[in-house]
Amino acid sequence: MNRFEVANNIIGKAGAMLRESLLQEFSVRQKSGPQDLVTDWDQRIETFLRKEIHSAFPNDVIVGEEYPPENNDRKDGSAAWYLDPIDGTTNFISQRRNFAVSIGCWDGSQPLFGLVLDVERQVLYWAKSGGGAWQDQTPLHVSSRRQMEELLLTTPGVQPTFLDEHPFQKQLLQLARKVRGVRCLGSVALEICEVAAGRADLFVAMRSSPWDHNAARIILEEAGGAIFTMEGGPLPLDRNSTVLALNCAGLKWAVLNS
Ligand code: 2AM
Ligand code: CA
Repeated sequence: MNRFEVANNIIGKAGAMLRESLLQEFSVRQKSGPQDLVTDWDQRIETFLRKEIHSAFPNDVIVGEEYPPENNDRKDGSAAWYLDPIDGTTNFISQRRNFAVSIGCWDGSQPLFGLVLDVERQVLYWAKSGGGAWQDQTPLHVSSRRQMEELLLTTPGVQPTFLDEHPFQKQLLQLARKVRGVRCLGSVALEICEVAAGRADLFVAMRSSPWDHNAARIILEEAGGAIFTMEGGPLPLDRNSTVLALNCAGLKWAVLNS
């Protein structure tokens, strides 16, 4: 199996394991505080994904949320995998829906493919570089909405985006007043896929990690969208960052100057 086939196979298995887990009780622990939670399933699924990738591609770099990176020094011919076993852990715990498994694969700064599985809906978003973006077998396209008053903005949390003090707070409050509406889903990966699917037009996050956005960004760009930091620069691959995802690169200045 090639890398994409491995990813497609293991994301399906991870989804089945997580759907099974929804029928059981599981323990919840705090990481950095009461709004930063982890379950045994986050670790169990990441361990499964790492093991499968490692046995097929032993030289590949693996960067995931729950464990330190493997094979940090990249060898020729190897690729880097970005894994989030559960993106939207709070939703997994409280709603038992609106969470995803996210697998992105990159060759240096070149995207190879991204897969984001909406576990509870059993919907797979995926893209191979240059091959378009897909929701299962259906091609995905961003929306064609351009006027501020017709845009739907999605963001993972009210608190970090609008209530916490940060350098973009005033600007984002202004933006929220101008757009058609604001939605909070609680999963960076699924929300970027909402923009890719044309069901939202803009996405902002004040904090996002490589495993949160490195799969979905490939899907968004293949669907015709664009992604930046909130400063308007390129989104980094290997460090935490703010995120601004758009249905069209041309909207960037309208949003940054709102
Ligand atoms: P997680 O569920 O994998 O933690 C809403 O909380 C969204 O922001 C989710 O995608 C969540 O990912 C992500 N998130 C939560 N805390 C974060 C943090 N400290 N840094 C980056 N992303 C975070
Ligand atoms: Ca996670």
